[in-house]
Amino acid sequence: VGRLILVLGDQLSDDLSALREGDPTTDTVVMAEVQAETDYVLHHPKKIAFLFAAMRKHAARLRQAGWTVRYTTLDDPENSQSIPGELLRAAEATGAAEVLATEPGEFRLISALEDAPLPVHMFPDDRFLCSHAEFEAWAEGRKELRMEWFYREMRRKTGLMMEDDKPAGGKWNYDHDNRKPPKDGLDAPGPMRFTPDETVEEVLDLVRARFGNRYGRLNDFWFATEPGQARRALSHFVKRSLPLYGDYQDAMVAGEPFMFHAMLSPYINAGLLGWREVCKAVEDAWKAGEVPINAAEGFIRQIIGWREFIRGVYFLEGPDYTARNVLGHDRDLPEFYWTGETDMACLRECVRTTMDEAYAHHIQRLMVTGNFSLLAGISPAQIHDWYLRVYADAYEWVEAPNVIGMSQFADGGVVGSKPYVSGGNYIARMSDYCKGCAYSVKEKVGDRACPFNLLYWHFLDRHRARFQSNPRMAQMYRTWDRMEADRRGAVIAGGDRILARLDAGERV
Ligand code: FAD
Ligand code: DLZ
Ligand code: SF4
Repeated sequence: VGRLILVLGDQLSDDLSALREGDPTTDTVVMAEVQAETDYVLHHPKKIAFLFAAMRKHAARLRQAGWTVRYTTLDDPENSQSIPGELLRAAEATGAAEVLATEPGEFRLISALEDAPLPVHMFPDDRFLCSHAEFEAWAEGRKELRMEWFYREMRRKTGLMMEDDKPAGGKWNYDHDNRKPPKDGLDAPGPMRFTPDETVEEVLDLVRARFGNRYGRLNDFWFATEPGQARRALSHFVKRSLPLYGDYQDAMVAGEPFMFHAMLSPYINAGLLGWREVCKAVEDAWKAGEVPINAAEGFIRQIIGWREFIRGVYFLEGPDYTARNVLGHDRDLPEFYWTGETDMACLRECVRTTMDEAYAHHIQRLMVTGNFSLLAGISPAQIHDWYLRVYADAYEWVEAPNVIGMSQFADGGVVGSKPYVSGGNYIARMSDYCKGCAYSVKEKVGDRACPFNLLYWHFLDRHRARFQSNPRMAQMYRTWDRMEADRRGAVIAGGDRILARLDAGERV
């Protein structure tokens, strides 16, 4: 009797550890669209459509490669609507008594498999550069985990952009060159778009019928849903956007959600692209003199540095990580995160992009939606739920350390050495949002004062005990303390006013 091989929606890689362990002549691959996965958080319909279409095409590819695949669609009346349930049904149908699986990217599903009513052998997800053991060994005995040191190890390990044992160009990191504000007339090409084929149309009909009423816009679906398309999207990015990726990495322009970003994270995270081929394409373009070093290094750092570091933190810190809340923040997530209905132009823009595309780029996530949530003291669990739902690239292993750690500082500094907070000036410098805003970024007190300005000081003031001795924040406390007492009082009162409006559900 053969065994079952589980392939999850974000495990759509040809080279998957569980498949490598299996035997196509006797084993059965199990893939299932199930409500337990569409609803553990209420994912954006574009994310569900993307995954279902990519899963269906992957099943077809596996069949072509000689595997027997048992695929359950969401609307199959026999569907038990959970992964363990579908494994059990498959076991009953085939007589299989055990399951081979690649470790899922979420503790919730790892536990569900461990508790499944039949034995599941879990193999490491080796589609990553750094294994759990390697990350643990790197972290062992370090007082602080800093991405930059980890990244240098990964550069050495991969040899990417290395000249012998030295970083190409003499520097490890060219981030200093990657902070240009947007200028007029920038023409961002945007990601490559794909017209839905028959499989995608079928999935869109299903998703529209089942999830059409939930948050997020399904219309105008253009994502890649198979590896060949994802590779074309990668080439398009390298050719068209990468040359200016570094320069404008932090820039934000109204109506330009993608800027020079890759929009490859949904494809990489689901397994349609591997880190190696993505980095290789970028390194090759740099070697060929097609892109500057700050762009290539900046991009490769995100993949072999940040992405791997973030995953290492998730598995190192364990299942209680998502419940952390060292700052004791407990305010409810404002309604405008779901509707975009706010007078703050920056938030309106980033929330609308998110609703429309299931995408926002890094600085929008970090310095607009994340920054506001942190300044306003929103419950980390609620903002974590929001990020996990709304982005097509969100799985807990990558979303949680970015949100709980990097963005909300709820882990007390595991991911970042200081909270990412800023007043409106940062947004004003890096975007054109403030031009269209009901508030004034120049005003620091009063009714028209930009809420980021008020809440920035409010945050620092209410968390003084924790942060004033942080050397990277001491300067800000000195600035605050030098302000006249009356002015400080007015700023705090203004911050209180905004927070009271949020609590009362009034428009901000
Ligand atoms: P680009 O900037 O064009 O490409 C860089 C690539 O590097 C991405 O495709 C991604 O694979 C990787 N990358 C860059 N930064 C990170 C990072 N911090 N962590 C992991 N990978 C990174 N990324 C996710 O993949 N899933 C998430 O759920 C997610 N949630 C986030 C939440 C917050 C609050 C923040 C601040 C960041 C989050 N990120 C997340 C990281 C980052 O914002 C996205 O990876 C990026 O916006 C994806 O778009 P892109 O492909 O156009 O990015
Ligand atoms: C995110 C997701 C969704 C929406 N649906 C499915 C599904 O129906 N079947 C499936 O196998 N996987 C799905 N996924 C991806 C899983 O939730 C993901 O594998 C875990 O969160 C671990 O990363
Ligand atoms: Fe955002 Fe403040 Fe600028 Fe308005 S003024 S867009 S709230 S930063």
